[in-house]
Amino acid sequence: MLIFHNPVHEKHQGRQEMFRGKLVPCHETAARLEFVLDALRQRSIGELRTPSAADIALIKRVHSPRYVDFLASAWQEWIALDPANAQLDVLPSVWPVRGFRHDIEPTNFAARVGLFSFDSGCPLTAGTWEAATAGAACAIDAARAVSATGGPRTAMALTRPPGHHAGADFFGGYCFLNNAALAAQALRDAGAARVAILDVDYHHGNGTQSIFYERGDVLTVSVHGDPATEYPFFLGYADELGQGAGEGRNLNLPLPAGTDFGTWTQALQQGLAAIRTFKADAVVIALGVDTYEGDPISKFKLKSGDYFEVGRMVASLGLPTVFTMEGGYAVADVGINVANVLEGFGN
Ligand code: OKP
Ligand code: ZN
Repeated sequence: MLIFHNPVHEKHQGRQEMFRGKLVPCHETAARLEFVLDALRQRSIGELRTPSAADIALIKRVHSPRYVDFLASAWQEWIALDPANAQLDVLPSVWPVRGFRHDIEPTNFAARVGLFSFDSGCPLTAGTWEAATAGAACAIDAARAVSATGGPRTAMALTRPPGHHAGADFFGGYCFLNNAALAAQALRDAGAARVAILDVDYHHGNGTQSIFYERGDVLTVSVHGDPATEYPFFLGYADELGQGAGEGRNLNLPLPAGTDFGTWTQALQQGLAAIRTFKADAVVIALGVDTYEGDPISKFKLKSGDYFEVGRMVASLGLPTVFTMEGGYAVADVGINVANVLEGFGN
């Protein structure tokens, strides 16, 4: 298994996020990824690679060009407003909800930050663009590696910031570029006619779902905390089945807070069955390990040992597989849990 790891991930490090009415230190930290790298090195899992330059043209087919251009220049705009802003992160504070226009792009910077985001828990920093594009490159390279004749059947994009909450034209939930969606599109471009994305992060992959909602060529499946009580709240319900050409090509499997591995496994099996029925040619696993019992912001009860079985179940699909790294905030255990998935998966 090839592991494309993001060598500049630490350039994205938010200072504070809005959480339960207060500014608190960001949960999504650079240390998370370092723990995974350490665990993989210690246990000799996978071959580590660094990514090539990001394919911006591909990123602009998955995300809207105006959103990508905004992300690329946001930090420069922010410090141009006031040089003192260099010591602060950009945090959104105003959004165009129902009844507002989405076809215009205000001149005001704060307004545009709101236009292209959906929550105040996702700081944009000096290094966000560089880190996010290098992460996107990891995902694209991983997809191209498993698509190459004679290449490996499995690759991982080991990166942060994560991606699955980022939509075609918005950031949020610690995510800026949707690495899983980029991997899926790269697999399609490389010849896979049908691609499935299986999202096992604790939180619903709203960005991924929305990107492919009207497409028939990419099946999106997500097992997650019930959005009635869990982030991202406004998407991820069982009655969201896809639309138009995408009808029947989205499957949400929400589970109540407190769900243990036995119940979670039943939902995962349902997701795997849907992927088999779809006859996917390749699969992307949006791998969050915030389903862990020790996770500080999530409420499932998986134990470290359970993650071997998660890997085995995913491997049972027998498909070319790309893993993308999503959430997991019990920092010291993130490495063990990710390594357990990959070890259970094999090769
Ligand atoms: C990202 B991933 C918002 C606070 C909620 C968002 C959680 C994002 C999880 N003000 N935080 O799916 O692990
Ligand atoms: Zn999550």
